[in-house]
Amino acid sequence: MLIRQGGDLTENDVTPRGIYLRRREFMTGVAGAGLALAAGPASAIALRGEPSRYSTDEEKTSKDNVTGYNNYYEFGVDKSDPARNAGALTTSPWTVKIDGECDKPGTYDLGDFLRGNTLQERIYRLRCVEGWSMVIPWLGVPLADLLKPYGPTSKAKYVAFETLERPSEMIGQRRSVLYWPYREGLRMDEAMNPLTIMAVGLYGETLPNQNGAPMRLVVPWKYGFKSIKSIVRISFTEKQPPTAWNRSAAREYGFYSNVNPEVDHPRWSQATERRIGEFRRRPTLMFNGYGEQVASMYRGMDLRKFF
Ligand SMILES: Nc1nc2c(c(=O)[nH]1)N[C@H]1C(S)=C(S)[C@@H](COP(=O)(O)O)O[C@H]1N2
Ligand SMILES: [Mo]
Repeated sequence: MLIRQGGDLTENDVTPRGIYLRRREFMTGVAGAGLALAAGPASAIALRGEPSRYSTDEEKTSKDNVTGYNNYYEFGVDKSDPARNAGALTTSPWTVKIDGECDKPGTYDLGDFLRGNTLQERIYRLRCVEGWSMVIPWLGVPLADLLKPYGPTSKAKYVAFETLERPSEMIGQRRSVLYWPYREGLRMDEAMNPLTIMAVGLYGETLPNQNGAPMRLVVPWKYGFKSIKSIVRISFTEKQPPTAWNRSAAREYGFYSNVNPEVDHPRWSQATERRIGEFRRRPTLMFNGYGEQVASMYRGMDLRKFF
């Protein structure tokens, strides 16, 4: 997306909702649609992304379910907690630290980080490790396009991600339900796979806070917990990085966490899932149905061992 600095934008360009835009907020150039990161909860701004050939044409999960039934332990452990509590998070200004094995480490403003990329709409299935799934129309940019300009070196074998740690606004972080900050990681080829996106919106608007504003990963062939929210740090590493769920229960949550109906969670089967909004369970698909795009990355690997 082409991102312009805030000066050439007036409130009239973006309100229906009367949002006060700060100077440092950014816009996309996609068909004139504006993307702004405004403080406060009622800050969703209309966005548009180019359609993508990677999108599914399955029926989308209702916006109410996408934004009202969430996992985001920084704001509580119940599915309804994030919608209630995440409004407290200040998402502007927002900086992203890029470090580790790369030529251009530094601390970047979110607008600088996204600049020059075209927003796409990606309608993806998301399969939670707990046994439910959704179909969500994301707006985002391929992660590969975001990362390449920072010049990962030949030593960069993995990419590690970190969520914000700010217990003053993230009330769930006042208790040690997980190791904070939430961390996730991908192997370099997984990070660079064209399916992997950094999402900044959904349903044609900026990301609601409960879905990980201002930007969160979406890795649709892996269990949902790999899709880390509210990212403030991205590190290129030589070694496989530690991840929050693996640290808390290594037997239950592996590093790869590819959706796999044949490898059960120690406490429940992964063979079927319930699409939120539906009653009957449906079979879970290998790699969440994205095998054509991703299976080759795991050729020769024992997916029971590397679960
Ligand atoms: N920082 C952070 N990211 C997170 C989580 C979390 O608790 N904290 N939960 C994960 C889990 S378990 C799922 S299923 C997805 C849910 O994303 P959604 O609420 O946007 O559907 O977010 C993932 N990302
Ligand atoms: Mo999940």
